[in-house]
Amino acid sequence: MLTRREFLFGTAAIGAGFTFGCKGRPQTAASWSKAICRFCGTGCGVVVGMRGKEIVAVRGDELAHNRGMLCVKGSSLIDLPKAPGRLLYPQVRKDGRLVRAGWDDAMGLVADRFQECLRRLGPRGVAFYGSGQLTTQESYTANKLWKAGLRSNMIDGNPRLCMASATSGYITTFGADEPPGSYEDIDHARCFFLIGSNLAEGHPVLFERLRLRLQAEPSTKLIVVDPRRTPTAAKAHLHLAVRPGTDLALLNAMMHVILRNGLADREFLEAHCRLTGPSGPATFDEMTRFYDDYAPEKVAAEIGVAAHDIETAATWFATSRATMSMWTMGVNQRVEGVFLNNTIHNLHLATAQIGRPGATPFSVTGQPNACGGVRDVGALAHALPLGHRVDKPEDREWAERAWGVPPGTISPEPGFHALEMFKAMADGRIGAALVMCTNPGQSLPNANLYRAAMRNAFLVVADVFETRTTELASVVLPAALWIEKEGVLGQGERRYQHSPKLIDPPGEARSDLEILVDFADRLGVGATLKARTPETVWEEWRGMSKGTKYDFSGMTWDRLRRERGLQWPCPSEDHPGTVRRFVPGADPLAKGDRIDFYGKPERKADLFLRPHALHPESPNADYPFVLTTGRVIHQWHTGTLTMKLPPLATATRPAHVEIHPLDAKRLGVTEGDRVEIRSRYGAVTADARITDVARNGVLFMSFYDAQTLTNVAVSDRYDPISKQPDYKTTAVAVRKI
Ligand SMILES: Nc1nc2c(c(=O)[nH]1)N[C@H]1C(S)=C(S)[C@@H](COP(=O)(O)OP(=O)(O)OC[C@H]3O[C@@H](n4cnc5c(=O)[nH]c(N)nc54)[C@H](O)[C@@H]3O)O[C@H]1N2
Ligand SMILES: Nc1nc2c(c(=O)[nH]1)N[C@H]1C(S)=C(S)[C@@H](COP(=O)(O)OP(=O)(O)OC[C@H]3O[C@@H](n4cnc5c(=O)[nH]c(N)nc54)[C@H](O)[C@@H]3O)O[C@H]1N2
Ligand code: SF4
Ligand SMILES: [Mo]
Repeated sequence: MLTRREFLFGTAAIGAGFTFGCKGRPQTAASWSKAICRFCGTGCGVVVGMRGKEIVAVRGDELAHNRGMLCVKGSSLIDLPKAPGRLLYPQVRKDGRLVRAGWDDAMGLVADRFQECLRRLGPRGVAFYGSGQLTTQESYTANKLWKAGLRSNMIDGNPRLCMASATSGYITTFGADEPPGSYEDIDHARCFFLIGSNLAEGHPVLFERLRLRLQAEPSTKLIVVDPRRTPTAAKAHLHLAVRPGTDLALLNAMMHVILRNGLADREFLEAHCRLTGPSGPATFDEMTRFYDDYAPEKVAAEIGVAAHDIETAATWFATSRATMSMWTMGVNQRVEGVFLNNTIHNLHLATAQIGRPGATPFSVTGQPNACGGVRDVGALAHALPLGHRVDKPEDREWAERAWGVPPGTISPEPGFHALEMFKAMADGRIGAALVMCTNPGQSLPNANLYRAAMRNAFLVVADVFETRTTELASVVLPAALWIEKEGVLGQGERRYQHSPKLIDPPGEARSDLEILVDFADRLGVGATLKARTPETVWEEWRGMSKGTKYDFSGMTWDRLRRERGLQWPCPSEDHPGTVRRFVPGADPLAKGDRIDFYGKPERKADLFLRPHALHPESPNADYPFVLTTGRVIHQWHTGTLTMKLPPLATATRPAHVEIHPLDAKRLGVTEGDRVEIRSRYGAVTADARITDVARNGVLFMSFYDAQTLTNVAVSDRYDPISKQPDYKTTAVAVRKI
């Protein structure tokens, strides 16, 4: 029998569960308001129909960039505020059990315990762990509260698990974070290079737009690089089913073909790029020699794809009228994550596939506000707002001036990245932590290790439901969700959008912004937070951007409320926003004629030659398989939201492990058998599902099932530059139980 998921993928268009229609009872709506989908980084506009205090309808916003389209998660938003099991009041742990408390008592306890840690351990002893799903105002306030109020850089968040390699990639190559292009480039591209992105399930509305482009311009090519034949790969003209962890060899081999066949644009390289080898500046000849080692014929066996397919991919990439690369976690969540990002940029620079409509290296962002909230705000251990860093004296001075705090307030010492932050809870270097809008008890890799660490600290968790993290908490705070609070979200193409408050939160739940402001007051640093409402925080934040590379000072509160989002740079109130960055005429900060990489010295992008190394989790005799993990269309991460929405919950079975028929035969496993998956980190059990979606030797699991806790078995190795964990490659052994 087919599951609902297989049925949807098998029959309808690839974008399972698409809707241009309306959910609910539109005829009963008394008023309509624009809002934003709170799920993925596509950031679709929705229109919400209200009758009194009740949501009666939700549909896609025809005037927004998604042109009225919503995927199955977006159209389920109508049921989200009514989902059962909401946290309604604060709870504190007494004798091992969470018991109801008033806000005043709960927050009083939080303040006492944080003060005690500050006295005993200093500012580095208290941590904030945030989320790309908080509003910009919330991430901004938490960052300022920690860095300027508590004088602690011990703040990080789940974008470390998600976008850190993309950020480091853009900064090292272009000197400026965030994609240069826009979703609009999809409508102009003639070749799509999707690597490590299952766009059809992760960003269905973007994939639908891509599919429409293929239909409108049938000669347009789609190349997909993924070890699994995902619904995205199933639509490809060329699917390269690489062995996990070998993509850098593939990208370098594509560059080899480009150089060997004279497809590089030397004029562009000379005018706009600097070449940098492993030991310093390089010449074009040195670059060519570097890629000599990566002839497709030499590396094809390691990568597991045919040499002529690599040749074809490189040729299509280089010779199409406009090539758009798109990548997500199959590239970022890798020990070579930053090198992979750099090398994708290299391919665009070497072939001048950048700065024209449809030609752009586009890292697709996962969460609805990882960009506008955490990356732009700099709510990470090493960062300050708008591309500044804590380890640079001039950057600290700039932030201290902007925040109106005395010189020397901000510590020059970076805090700990996410994994190190939780390790520090295990050994007592961090005594107390506030976790907001994220579920690390289920989403961190090597889960047993970090779950034990959380038990060791005074953990305060603000969430909307009970989770695998609230079960570890000392204090649980009930939060408002989606349209129960107002804020701004910045999706994956530098577009900031206003999200209104349309209903009251249930019970005693409060917005995360209110919780942060109360926390600051009780810790005696409330004076740092003069702006305390979504509007006033936005005004402060907008002012701070003036004159920076992000300049969005033209995005007034009124414009955001009226318009369908604006893309920065947007330096004046009459500026329409920027679709294509670095392009003179299109980007208000760019000078000259063809392209202006103004983020870098000499206004030239850096092309780094990045060598590939064998993955440390390559299979061996003890662990002969590779486990890779990722998403399914109906579930959002740890499932806390989507498992409560009936059409989504029922579409997915309890978590299972996908095993290739050849491997299953070897293991003596048949469909539905219970199997154990064991790695160096831990073991999990799941039902076997026999399918040839992944190449043989590769197992796949998702991580939405709170009971299965997939991440117990997942490696916590990370990229040495971005510190982003590699969830995509863990060597495992499998046995039937
Ligand atoms: N439905 C749904 N949509 C989501 C989310 C969700 O939870 N559910 N989450 C959002 C978030 S935060 C994110 S970050 C994005 C993630 O979006 P994606 O990155 O597209 O999703 P994943 O499934 O994590 O991984 C993508 C693909 O990487 C492949 N992969 C694994 N190993 C390798 C490898 O070595 N090389 C290559 N080339 N590919 C590899 C996997 O097979 C998988 O198909 O999705 C966003 N959208
Ligand atoms: N195995 C494996 N693990 C992974 C990944 C993978 O590919 N494979 N991907 C990683 C990536 S890219 C990501 S982004 C992370 C995501 O990891 P998490 O952030 O831990 O996952 P979510 O389920 O999105 O958690 C968000 C939490 O916030 C709560 N919430 C929702 N709205 C609000 C709100 O407004 N306020 C508050 N306070 N709470 C709210 C939800 O109930 C939920 O518990 O997972 C990572 N983990
Ligand atoms: S594509 Fe993403 S933003 Fe759009 S409706 Fe679906 S989940 Fe929401
Ligand atoms: Mo993510």
